[in-house]
Amino acid sequence: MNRALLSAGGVLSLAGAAFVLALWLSAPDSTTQIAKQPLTKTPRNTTPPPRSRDTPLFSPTLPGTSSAPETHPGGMVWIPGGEFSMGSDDAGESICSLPGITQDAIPIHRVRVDGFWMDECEVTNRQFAKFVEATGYVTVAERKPTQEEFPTAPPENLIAGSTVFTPATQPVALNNHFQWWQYVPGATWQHPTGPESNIHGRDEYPVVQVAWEDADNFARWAGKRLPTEAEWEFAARGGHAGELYVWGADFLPDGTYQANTWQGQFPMQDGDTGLDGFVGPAPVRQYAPNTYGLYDMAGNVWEWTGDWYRHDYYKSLAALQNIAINPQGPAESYDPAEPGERKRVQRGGSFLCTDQYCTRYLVGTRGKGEVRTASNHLGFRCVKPVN
Ligand SMILES: [Ca+2]
Repeated sequence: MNRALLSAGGVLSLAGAAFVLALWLSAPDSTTQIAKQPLTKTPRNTTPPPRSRDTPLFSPTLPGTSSAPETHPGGMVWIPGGEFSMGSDDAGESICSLPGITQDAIPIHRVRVDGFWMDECEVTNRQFAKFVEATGYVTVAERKPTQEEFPTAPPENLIAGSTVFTPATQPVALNNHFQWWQYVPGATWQHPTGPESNIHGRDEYPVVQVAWEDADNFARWAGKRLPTEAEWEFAARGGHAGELYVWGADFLPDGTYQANTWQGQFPMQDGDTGLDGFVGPAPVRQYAPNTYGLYDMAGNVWEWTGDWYRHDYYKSLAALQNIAINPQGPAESYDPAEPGERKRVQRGGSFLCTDQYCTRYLVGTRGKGEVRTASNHLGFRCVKPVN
């Protein structure tokens, strides 16, 4: 972990949360509170432009012809695979008040994926508890950080925990996400926001505070795997081409919320008005599924994918001038904003996403995260290939 990376700035996701951990572990007074910056005026866009499905950047999706296998895994839906246009463009860029939202999601390029089964919902606390009960698995957030991993940290700071969203008490500039993330000792999947919290009565909420290897281990135990980024986006688009959202072109069709995001001033304490029905995470299946029957492919919690993250991966695929067939992601990770971190792709956005910031509920946009960094708005779902 490289502390100098804090000055990189402009990172629009939780990608640098690992730094919060490193900072806390190194802090002599064991405090993680990062000085709040004064509010600076943030340019604000108004109504996003409507997108037509026949925009020339996107070609129609060509669904695969393979039919679903006869054996139907419970809780999963069949995604037929096929050929589609992947990525995002200026229409998405125009929605977020902070520029750069689509820089790593261009150019739009053609991709083909085989058919597969996909969890219809994000993995829930109930499902993750069965995994832990069966295997005795201990998540990354529950393990004490080692001196080898953080050689400069005082031994007394090596305490297990994870990153937690901590709303601001006064308006802050939105160019430094470390202002609203804290490392909280004792934060785990069973205590998502710290030792005082719990998941009692939350069996059907998505599990959070899972690092990439936690999600990967769950998937292997379940006889599944994490989706590739291409599989994830193909599934999220539901057979439609070039839509801004999982559900279509308009954020609020008929005035109805389609996903659990943030309404109101971000990231203020009591700033989320919860007009979509939820402040914080929601149980799964609270909003209409997409065409393929998948719930919460936008908002609620971020989802890990199996791919390493590179900011220029789409450019490298497009340069080949062929359809990318079952792309598996780059061979290794590279994020110029934090070149020392190893990151995997995350997708879908979370209950913290808003058009003031993040906006990653846009179906073609990408997220990323350091592989051992969990948080209380990050979960996952699995896929199951036919063979
Ligand atoms: Ca909400």
